[in-house]
Amino acid sequence: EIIPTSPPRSNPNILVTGTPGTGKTTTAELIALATGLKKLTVGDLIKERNLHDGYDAEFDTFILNEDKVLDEMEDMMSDGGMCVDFHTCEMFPERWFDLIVVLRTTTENIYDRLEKRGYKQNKIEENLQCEIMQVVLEDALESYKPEIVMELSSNTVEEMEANVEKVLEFVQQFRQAH
Ligand code: DAT
Repeated sequence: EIIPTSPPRSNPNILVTGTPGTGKTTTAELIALATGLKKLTVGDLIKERNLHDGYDAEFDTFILNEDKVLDEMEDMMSDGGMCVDFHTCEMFPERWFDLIVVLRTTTENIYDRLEKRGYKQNKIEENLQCEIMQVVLEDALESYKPEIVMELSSNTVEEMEANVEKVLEFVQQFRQAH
């Protein structure tokens, strides 16, 4: 594959990742509002544009078609300025992102938030294990340079606001430097 070199972007691309229920979508929305970056919730894109290979009834989830998702996103990512949220991070090309935010929360919060969302017990259990085992954090550290990975606690609204503030500072510094 030949990857054309693109001009350096003046706005960063940010990925907000973490176990379902850690607060990705809410935080990404607030980051977009605070920074003017464009929010892209990959789960919604997959549903809206049918970027999946059908439905898994057992886990009540769509079967991801990575190639379709990456093809669909490539043009959106090329100019920078995107705040993306998705529950995994290792499928994206490293070159897309300037900052990887990994949200963390307690298992109690995961349980409460996902139960409120109406998730089945097996899906809640899978996600509790994912958070306990730090799966997303370890994937992020394996897939990206550790210095661009920012692990943030997202237990309360106050923490969420502080997280948005930290990301805003990053975006401002990035804009000054580029
Ligand atoms: P995700 O996109 O990671 O699945 P979400 O943004 O949909 O998570 O949040 C799930 C629910 O939890 C939603 O009702 C908002 C709430 N929530 C998320 N982060 C929170 C936080 N830091 N403090 C309090 N509530 C939070």
